[in-house]
Amino acid sequence: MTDDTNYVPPKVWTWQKPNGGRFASTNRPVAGATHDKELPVGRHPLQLYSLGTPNGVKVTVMLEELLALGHGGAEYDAWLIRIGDGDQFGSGFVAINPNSKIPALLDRSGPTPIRVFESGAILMYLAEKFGALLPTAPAARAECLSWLFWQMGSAPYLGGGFGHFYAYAPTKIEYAIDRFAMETKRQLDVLDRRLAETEYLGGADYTIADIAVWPWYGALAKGLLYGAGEFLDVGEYRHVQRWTDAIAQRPAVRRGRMVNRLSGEPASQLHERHDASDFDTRTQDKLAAGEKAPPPA
Ligand SMILES: N[C@@H](CCC(=O)N[C@@H](CS)C(=O)NCC(=O)O)C(=O)O
Repeated sequence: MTDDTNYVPPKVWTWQKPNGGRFASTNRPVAGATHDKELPVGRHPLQLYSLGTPNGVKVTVMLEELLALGHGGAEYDAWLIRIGDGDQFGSGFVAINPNSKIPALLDRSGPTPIRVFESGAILMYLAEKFGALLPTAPAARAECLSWLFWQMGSAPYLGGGFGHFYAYAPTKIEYAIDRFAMETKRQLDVLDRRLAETEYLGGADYTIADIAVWPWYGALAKGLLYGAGEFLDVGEYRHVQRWTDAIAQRPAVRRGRMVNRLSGEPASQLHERHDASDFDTRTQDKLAAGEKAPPPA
């Protein structure tokens, strides 16, 4: 790599690996599978292949909300895809998501399995399949979908822009951090102004718009993303704070954020979810205690 201030782009870009940034070992300029690997399949109609990042949490919260609403058909197996190990480039995963990113869903409830990738598409698919958390009246539906797509378009500036250059890039580049900090604060202000007017993003009701936005901007507002709470002075967005706190208390959200989670308190990590009882019996603290317990006499 050259010194950032002296870099002159060549006529044709070529892949100089590794570039030293976090994810350098998995990032590539080409798509497609790198190795053959079938995906496991569990007993439930819905098979989720994911990881407990903000994009993954959107879907596990949605599934837990649907189950809490009584939609038994939303029972799911959540399998862990370790993106740091390159699981997203296995042939089975690429067949479900040609973009090689979590989350990816396979609906096996009908005669032919249906694949869905892109977290926003998965939320819409599930909302339409179960007739829940997406209003049907045209005005309310338009508002909900506007905020859902706002999240899909905005978060890459937060994650791929601000988060990458503030926390992960091998050098701190003032221009890049400044540009994306400004955009991130603007986005927080967009949300804050909206949430000053309405309880939830779509209006009076909690919808898939909140489910999409919360894992990103709720976590950011609590200082849980990129260690940037103080830098971005997130406490000033008080309507975002009110909304974030309310959503965090929902039982389905508490469960959904535990699924496929690989960091934090062991009691908050449920690496794979195959049954509702797993929340009580298979979190990392419980599994570790089971391993330490003496074998039954
Ligand atoms: N727009 C996609 C973004 C998904 C995404 O970026 N997933 C990340 C984790 S949060 C991923 O799988 N990264 C692996 C990689 O880039 O190789 C969505 O919302 O589903």
